[in-house]
Amino acid sequence: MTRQGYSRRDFIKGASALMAPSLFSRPLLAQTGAVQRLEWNTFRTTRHYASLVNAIATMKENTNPGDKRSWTYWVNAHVNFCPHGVPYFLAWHRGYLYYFEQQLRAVSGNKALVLPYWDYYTTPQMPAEFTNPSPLNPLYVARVNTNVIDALTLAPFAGTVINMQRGLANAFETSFEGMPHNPVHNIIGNVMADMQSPADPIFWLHHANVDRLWSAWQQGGGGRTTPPLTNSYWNGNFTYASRLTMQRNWTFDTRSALRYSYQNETMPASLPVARNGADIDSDSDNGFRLAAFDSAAPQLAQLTPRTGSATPRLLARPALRGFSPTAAGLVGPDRLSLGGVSRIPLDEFSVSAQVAIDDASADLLQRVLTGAPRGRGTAYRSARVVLDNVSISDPGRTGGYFYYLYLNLPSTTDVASASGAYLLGSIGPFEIAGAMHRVHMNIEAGGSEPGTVRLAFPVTLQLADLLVQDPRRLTVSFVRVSGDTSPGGPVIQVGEARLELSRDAPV
Ligand SMILES: [Cu+2]
Repeated sequence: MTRQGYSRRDFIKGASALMAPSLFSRPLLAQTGAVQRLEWNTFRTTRHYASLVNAIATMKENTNPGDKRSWTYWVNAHVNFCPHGVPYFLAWHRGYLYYFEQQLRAVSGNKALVLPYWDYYTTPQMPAEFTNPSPLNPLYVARVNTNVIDALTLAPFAGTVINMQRGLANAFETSFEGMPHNPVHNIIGNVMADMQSPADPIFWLHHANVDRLWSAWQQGGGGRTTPPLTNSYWNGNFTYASRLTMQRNWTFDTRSALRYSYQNETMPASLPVARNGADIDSDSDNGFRLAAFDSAAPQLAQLTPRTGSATPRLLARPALRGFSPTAAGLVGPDRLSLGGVSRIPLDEFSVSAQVAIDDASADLLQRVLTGAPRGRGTAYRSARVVLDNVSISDPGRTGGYFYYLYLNLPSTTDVASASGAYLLGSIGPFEIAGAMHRVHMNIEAGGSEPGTVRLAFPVTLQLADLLVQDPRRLTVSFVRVSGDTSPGGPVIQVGEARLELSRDAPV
């Protein structure tokens, strides 16, 4: 165990991991020793806590957005360059946090300062330091909710989620960004529910936790696969500001180029069983989740008491409501609608919509999903549920809620236990803000009506079986999840929900 021996082993280990020669051209600034990012409850007891608070206060006082030492500079980096709902969500944010952490060190003068993380799988209640509304507290901003227990899921850590990147089937990036990442933004609300979210100091602890859980997944074994450094996935650079970029391959892991680790690097194995500091049976809502069915169908409003499980405990599919059908037909050069329904208002209740698929469309759908010969030169390869002309009201934009989107839930099912099998994704103000952002950046088209967005949810290989079994009928259910505080009444309007065929590869 000589020092020399350790260094040599360390070097060999490092050399085999770092196949890309460019990694060795790291600037001097990164040649410090490896550091460990701490969980908030540990971090707050160290001397770094005061440095962090001071750095944030100092950065907020600096009102020059062109100055790296200002808070706004980092908010703008996110507004202008963050990839959400597109590839590199995880890797881009890893570099973003890294540069921000360096700035915290520069501003505080504490070269050992690390970014802390908030492990909401252990403590779903936001740390008290962030919720103290004193005007002197730089960690405080007004929020809709501070407990994110309703946003959590273990789905990204399932053994079936073996690929890392968006674009592949069973991908951690897609799964984790969809849930819990987006719902945490949605449930907290206010600035956290839009692209300005880094203006809320809790953003940085949320994303450090996202980065930590990605790192945990990367080390999780069981066939979980990160593209190797030699893969072209890591070619190129990320942009954060006009003169702030990072080689993608630096974000391959946390230790090789960026040289940090996390206090805990294991994936969560269970969800929090009770709300922090609250006796669930004495909650003002009597421990019941607020997600409810339409009051017009009270026989369906069977909610079980909140157990702390993160999935709404609904004992039947949300009530079907009648909506006007929309016709099948081409909706774009490579996209064919197989039918839909129009104008679904989303409010504090959960709701289901049924879409009738005609025989010809059902036949084509079945052929596409089973990979059968399709004839007539069609090149459709996959199906997706598209929510088009989606708009959001001002109270809706404030957040505090989101919806799970399910495909073909059986009419009598315990939604909590069925969720994995029928889940398409989630929709809330943060997803809508992200899509609006991609429209403004010319990354994707919006809805056909001005000021609206289009959200597409792939019918995964797993979900395709549900459609193949019964291709003439499609049911889309919106299951509302509300935080302790959430807006009532209409929040989101879905102009059209339809089933589309696309030429994209199935995922
Ligand atoms: Cu985020």
